[in-house]
Amino acid sequence: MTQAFVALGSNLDEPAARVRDALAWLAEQPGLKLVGHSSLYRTAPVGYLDQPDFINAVAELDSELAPHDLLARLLALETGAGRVRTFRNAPRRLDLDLLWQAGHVVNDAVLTLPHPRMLERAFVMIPLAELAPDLLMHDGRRARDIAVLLGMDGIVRVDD
Ligand code: PH2
Ligand code: MG
Ligand code: MG
Repeated sequence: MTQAFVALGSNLDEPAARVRDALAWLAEQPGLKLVGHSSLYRTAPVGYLDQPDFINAVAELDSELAPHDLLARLLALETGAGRVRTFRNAPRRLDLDLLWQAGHVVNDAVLTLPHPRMLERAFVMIPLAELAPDLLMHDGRRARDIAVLLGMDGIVRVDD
């Protein structure tokens, strides 16, 4: 079993319910154990701005699946949630991003681990730091210190 962190996001069709459903699905997946999850956060959109606020959270898993198999499982859950892919950063019912998996550095056509943009994204680092403040990131900093630097602008904790 390896420790892994997954970012959850939704900004369509009752986003908080979409994220809660996804947490329940993760808890039922063969080969995965849901160890815990952060609170849910309402976050202003980053990148493509003309879209509704997101609900974001981070889940901690114990995974028997290797990174590419875990990624495939996450994509299947997105599809099962009714996600329709239109354009990059478009509004979505469910986004499940594999952020980090213990002992794995991957860089190929389908997967980059650790996630290449996670350290810049408060909507990832704030929930991650709630869950695993001492997690050592690939640039040598702790999750908590990065989250404090990024700040809470546009981010409100809604509940757990
Ligand atoms: N995801 C994106 C782009 N922008 N902004 C917020 N607030 N939350 C997200 O999950 C998000 C985003 C691409 O996946
Ligand atoms: Mg994403
Ligand atoms: Mg994604």
